[in-house]
Amino acid sequence: MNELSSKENKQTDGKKIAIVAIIGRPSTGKSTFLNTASQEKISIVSPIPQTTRNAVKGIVNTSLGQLVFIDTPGYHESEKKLNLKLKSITQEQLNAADALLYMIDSTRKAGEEEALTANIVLPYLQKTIIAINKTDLPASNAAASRLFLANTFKDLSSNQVFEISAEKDDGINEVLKALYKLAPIGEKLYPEEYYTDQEVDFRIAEIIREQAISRLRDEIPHALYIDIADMEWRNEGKKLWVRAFLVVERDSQKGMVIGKGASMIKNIRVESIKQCRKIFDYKVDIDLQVKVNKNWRQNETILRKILK
Ligand SMILES: Nc1nc2c(ncn2[C@@H]2O[C@H](COP(=O)(O)OP(=O)(O)OP(=O)(O)O)[C@@H](O)[C@H]2O)c(=O)[nH]1
Ligand SMILES: [Mg+2]
Repeated sequence: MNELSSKENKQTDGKKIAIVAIIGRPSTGKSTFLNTASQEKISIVSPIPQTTRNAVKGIVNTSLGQLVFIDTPGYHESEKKLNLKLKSITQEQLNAADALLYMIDSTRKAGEEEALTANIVLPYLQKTIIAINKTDLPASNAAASRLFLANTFKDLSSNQVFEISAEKDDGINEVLKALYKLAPIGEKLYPEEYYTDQEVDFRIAEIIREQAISRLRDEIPHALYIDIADMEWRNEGKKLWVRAFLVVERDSQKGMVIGKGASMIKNIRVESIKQCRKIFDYKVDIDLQVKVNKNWRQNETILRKILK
């Protein structure tokens, strides 16, 4: 991945720095791109649309400089409070960004939702790079995506568009190079060893959420959030103990999350601990319980807390 680092740009003294907002419909692969580009697990990924709820930052360092990616939530057009909140998060990020990475899923037809997303991108076209993703799949139709782009953006230049596979790490370097071209010269925003600015409690909550939504069906993935109630260092700082609640909206959902003989919640807990082991260089122990908070998605205070 990082062959960029040594070969190129030895002659350039000034490093390029950019804040890049990733935008695209739900499930286009925005979080996957971020994880592949940074070679770290920054953002959780799942087949369920609207997995990302926060503007997650991921940092990519190469010899060319530093790209600070903001993984914005993909949102559907709807009046629901959670959706409106997600939308305002995205718009703020686009204004503040030096560059945009607009991601398109080449396996899906560009319908109304794509047109709406493209409309949001339009005012920022000059600072936008477009990645047509999932070209590794048989269902991919990059030509159709290109046709949609040509019809939508009259001033689009061909060197703004790339065909990639975020999952297979194909074409990512070309996208990074194009983004560096849009980046101003500047001072690093983060030290080089940083790859995310997320706090530990947020990362653990996201890991638990990822494990939960990959096992649960129907409306439950959208109806849950993770509340980290307590964290404490134990074993002389060798182990982080975490008390977390998996919060759902209704009593009926609680039963499904707990599962037969508590097997579901146990699996979520054990797998989350395993995932934490891969990410952190200390042990993490999780005490996980299920709780009901009726209609939390309509509750301003909760939304403010989880959509920081
Ligand atoms: N085959 C293939 N699958 C991909 C690729 N990129 C992403 N996926 C899959 O597509 C699904 C959605 O990926 P995410 O990265 O979670 O998508 P997202 O755009 O962050 O979605 P939201 O956070 O819901 O807006 C996951 O199942 C990924 O594994 C790709 O290049 N090829
Ligand atoms: Mg995402």
